[in-house]
Amino acid sequence: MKIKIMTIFPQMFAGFLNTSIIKRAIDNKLIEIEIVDFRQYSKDKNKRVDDYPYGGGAGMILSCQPVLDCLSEIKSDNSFVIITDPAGKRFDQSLAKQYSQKDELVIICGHYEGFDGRIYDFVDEKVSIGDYVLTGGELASMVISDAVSRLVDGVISSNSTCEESFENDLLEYKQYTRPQIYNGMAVPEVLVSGHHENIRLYRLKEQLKNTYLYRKDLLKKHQFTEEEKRLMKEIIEEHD
Ligand code: 6GU
Repeated sequence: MKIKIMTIFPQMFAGFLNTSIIKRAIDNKLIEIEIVDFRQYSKDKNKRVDDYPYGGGAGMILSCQPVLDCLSEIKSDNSFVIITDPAGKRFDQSLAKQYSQKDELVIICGHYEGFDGRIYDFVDEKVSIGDYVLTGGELASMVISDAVSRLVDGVISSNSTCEESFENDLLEYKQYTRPQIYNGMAVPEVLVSGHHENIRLYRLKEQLKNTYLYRKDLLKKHQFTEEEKRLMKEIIEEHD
């Protein structure tokens, strides 16, 4: 899959593109990430990309010309175009999955007070990564690209994506590695018992407990099995 990121701060992406899993995925040609500086498309003699808002008000607005000229040059027929915006649709794991199925994703990074309203007519979706305001869309575009890239076939082993948080709307259980006792703190006994069924039940109960304690909102959409209902009852009794 190919991701094209339109930004006026291309230097912010150096660490992201040159580290760990993303770097390896690019080197192995599983993903391609192109950073496009849309300031280069400005026809203004000082390469300005923003201007004052009509009707007055604080801050500057990104202008149509550089953004739309850049977009029309880099976009193809099968591009899906998103724009980062704190007022957009909330990005989550299911949206990451949808995006990972696309041939090409174009992400336009927002800045200042936002974009000229006419730009949105050329965009498929406005996306926010959470309920807080960032100084710009670059970090959001990296969050989105990272979450999407790791779902592309071959980027990480598929075992790691099928049992992780948000699959079936539950948070993950805690994991442990050697040594079995560290500074007097022991690994839960059941995990070293070798009893696979007990381990499965313990982990499922931990998932339900974490989700109950930290993300009750996720439990509302969870489809409980009979086994999970029974474990949930135990958890609620234990936390009364
Ligand atoms: Cl996508 N952009 C900005 N500027 N702030 C945000 C955001 C995006 N998502 C959450 N906060």
